[in-house]
Amino acid sequence: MKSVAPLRRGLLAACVSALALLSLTSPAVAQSKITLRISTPAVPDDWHARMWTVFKETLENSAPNQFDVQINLNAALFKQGAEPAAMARGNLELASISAFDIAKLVPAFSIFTAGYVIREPQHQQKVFNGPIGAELFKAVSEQMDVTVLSTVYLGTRQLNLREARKVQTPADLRGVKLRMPGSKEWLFLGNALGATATPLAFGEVYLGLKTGTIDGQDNPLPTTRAAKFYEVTKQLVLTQHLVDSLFITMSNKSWNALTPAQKQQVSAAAHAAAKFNNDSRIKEEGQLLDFFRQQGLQVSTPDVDAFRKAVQAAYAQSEYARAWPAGLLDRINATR
Ligand code: KDO
Repeated sequence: MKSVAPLRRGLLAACVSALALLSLTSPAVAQSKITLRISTPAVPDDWHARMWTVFKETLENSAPNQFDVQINLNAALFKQGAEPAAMARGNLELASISAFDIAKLVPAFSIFTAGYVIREPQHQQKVFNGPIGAELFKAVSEQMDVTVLSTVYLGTRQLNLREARKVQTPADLRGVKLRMPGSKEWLFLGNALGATATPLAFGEVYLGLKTGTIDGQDNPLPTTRAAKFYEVTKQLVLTQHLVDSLFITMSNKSWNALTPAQKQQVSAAAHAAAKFNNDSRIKEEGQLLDFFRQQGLQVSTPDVDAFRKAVQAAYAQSEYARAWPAGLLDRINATR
């Protein structure tokens, strides 16, 4: 009997360590972390995909073991444009949504879907980080049940064509099947540029260009690089028609469940992510034209004023402009 006691003690010790190990890995403990599911159509090598890793790492540093951040790229969790509804239903915690997504529910926001309104990235940050942003983000929270945490510079959208052609003015795009994301707000922009706008999800653009079901697409240069559209196109036309934004948003249900300290940490992580994206993207936009030329693409500069005039006139007469609060356009223009 004497020899059994140490054996029991040994067994007990083994059980205790096994339990300790289990408790570290068991679902019960994992569940005590707050799950933050993120969904984006972005491809892994694009800055607004990589920014989510910055978000995750920043949050894990500032709030260790409190959050389980799950990043889903390539529209693997929700299809492009479905994120706001998923957040409102409580199926998704975070996303980077576009002005076009917001305009569907907050019509005043369509002012940011209009070409040639925001002048450049610094103008964008001033508008959204100042009183205009504060007023509109309040409406977004009330009407969409999501909180905007930070404004992301998606880049300046340029035309990218499958076959090279002379493009000086919108008239030169007549009949060109220009792929746009699938909502009427996006299609309006494509048609305002003079092309025939054709809806297609981002994930199908490469094949569409390769097979010729579309004649072109528009995206910021870093996205045209990251999604490899340059492999299946021959020309870039620097129309600079939209200084595009994304908004890092969180569902109000998840946001309101956070403690004040956690709100601060999540918000700081969103700002760090946006800053990483914005700095990297602005730098890359300044360097990419050489890369595209090396890939054999023709880079042409059209009559940007002619595009600006045509696009602004199309919006001024549109149903969208009727939803813009009086004086908002002037206030945006006056923001320096
Ligand atoms: C696109 O489909 O062209 C677009 O650039 C639209 C943006 O609003 C955004 O959804 C983006 O795609 C995706 O994040 C993929 O880069």
